[in-house]
Amino acid sequence: MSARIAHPAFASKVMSAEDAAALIPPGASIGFSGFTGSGYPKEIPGALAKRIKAAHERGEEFTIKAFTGASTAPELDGVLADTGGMAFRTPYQSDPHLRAKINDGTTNYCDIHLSHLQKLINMGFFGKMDFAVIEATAITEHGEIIPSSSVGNNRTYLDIAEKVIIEVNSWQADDLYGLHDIYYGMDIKPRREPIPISSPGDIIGRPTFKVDPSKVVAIVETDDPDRNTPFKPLDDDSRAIAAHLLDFFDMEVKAGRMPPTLWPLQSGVGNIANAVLAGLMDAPYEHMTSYTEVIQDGMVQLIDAGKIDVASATAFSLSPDMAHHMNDHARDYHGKIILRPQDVSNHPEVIRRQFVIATNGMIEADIYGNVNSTHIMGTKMMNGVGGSGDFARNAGYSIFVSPSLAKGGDISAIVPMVSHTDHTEHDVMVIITEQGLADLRGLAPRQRVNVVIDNCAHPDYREALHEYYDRALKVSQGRGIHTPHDLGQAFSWHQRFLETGSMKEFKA
Ligand code: 0RQ
Repeated sequence: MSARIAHPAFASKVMSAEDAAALIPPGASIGFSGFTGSGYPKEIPGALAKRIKAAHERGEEFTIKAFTGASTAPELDGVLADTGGMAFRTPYQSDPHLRAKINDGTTNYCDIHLSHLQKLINMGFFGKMDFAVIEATAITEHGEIIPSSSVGNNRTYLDIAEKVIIEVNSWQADDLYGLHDIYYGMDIKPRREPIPISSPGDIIGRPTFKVDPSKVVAIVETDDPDRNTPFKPLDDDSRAIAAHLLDFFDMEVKAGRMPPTLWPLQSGVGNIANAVLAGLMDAPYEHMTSYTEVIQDGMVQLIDAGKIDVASATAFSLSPDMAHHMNDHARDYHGKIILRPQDVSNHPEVIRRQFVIATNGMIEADIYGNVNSTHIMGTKMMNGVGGSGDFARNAGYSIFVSPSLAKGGDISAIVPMVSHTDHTEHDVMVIITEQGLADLRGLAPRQRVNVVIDNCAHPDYREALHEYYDRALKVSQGRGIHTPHDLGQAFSWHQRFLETGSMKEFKA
């Protein structure tokens, strides 16, 4: 048994992943650790998937309900989705196999704001939680759980699950101990106190999770690495988007609306977010901070370069190279990186207090500034809303970024009306594409149209968008022109894409 399991009461619980998975019955609700490809259990989901498949081959029903922090990895979401036995899943995911099951109707997917998960679970809307399956770096001699590379919703799963299985992962660096801040003040009660965070470096909790040892039914050991994918090399679009954003920061600093350190930064997942962080490397700002969900490579590089003093998040989302670097140097980041539960990292109160600058990706925006982050052509789930809504509504600055075109130019990211709304016009202050930046602050709907079309739409679609608006204004006369629309045509671009493979009226 590994020295990482220091509490004697847990020693007798060590078993194989297969034996641990055998404890999980059909119909179980399981709270898994895991957030953006880090800190997820590596062994038990695969063993459980085998068990589910074998049951299906015998003609028996075997489904589970899966809860996580956010997206995980092929070894969790992928293998379990492939069994066809994941009947329910919440919250954010990004696995292609699971996406297919969500979109063919096999898996019911409840896509909620990440900060709402703990509250809805504790209020009982998802039923009882049978199991928590949580990755840990180690178990202390006092029986406390040292978190690994993500915190996510683990505190809640450990608290409310009837039974607990811990995967102790010796690949995770011992020196992660001391990087986490686990706050236990989120109970639902009549009088709740403020969450005492006023800047990203504030420590308000403890470095470990508590767990009732009598609930722990199995411990499984592993040394498998987190499997994050490398980032794509920066392309011209991401670089252009980052440059527009940095010009915007310059403008805000000059106008006295942002301090020269900027406000704490939140940046979404993905390549564009990483490009923005890379752009900050050469920008003149010093002593920046970050209050965000995920620590990406770019954030670590900014810390290394002495540009960011401290970054608060709930998880790492690192390339394999950077994950190895973090494992080797975790101690150097104590006090500079803090990982918290997602109901704290994403809490509206704390985000609003700190005037966070929120920058997130989008699928499409419309001419009035409504944003769709989740659905392709109105019906097909991509990933999920994740934490984008937690930040967008409550940030000091709410910014959405995307290339102006998708699928080789057959799709415009600026459309007459979004085919699904995640962030309403009221939550969207700035839209950026490689074409430019639309600053929507203080503008009424009809004043926004030209700003969005002329600054953000690709030239191939600009004229058609102006034509749509002119027609919308005409047909809305006498009916109300606060937000003009030609309802019969509002989704004609999406419809055309579904029918012809392109939003363009006449494909060259
Ligand atoms: O598809 O992978 O098949 O090529 O969407 O698009 O441009 O690479 O951008 O990786 O930043 O993702 C909104 C999905 C953008 C992401 C979204 C297709 C495009 C490509 C990816 P392919 P890009 P990104 C913090 C915040 C919601 C959650 C969030 C996201 C793929 O940012 O999931 O913000 N956001 N969380 O081709 C059809 C369009 C399209 C389109 C792009 N208009 N129509 N397909 N694509 N636009 C993190 C967490 O919450 C954990």
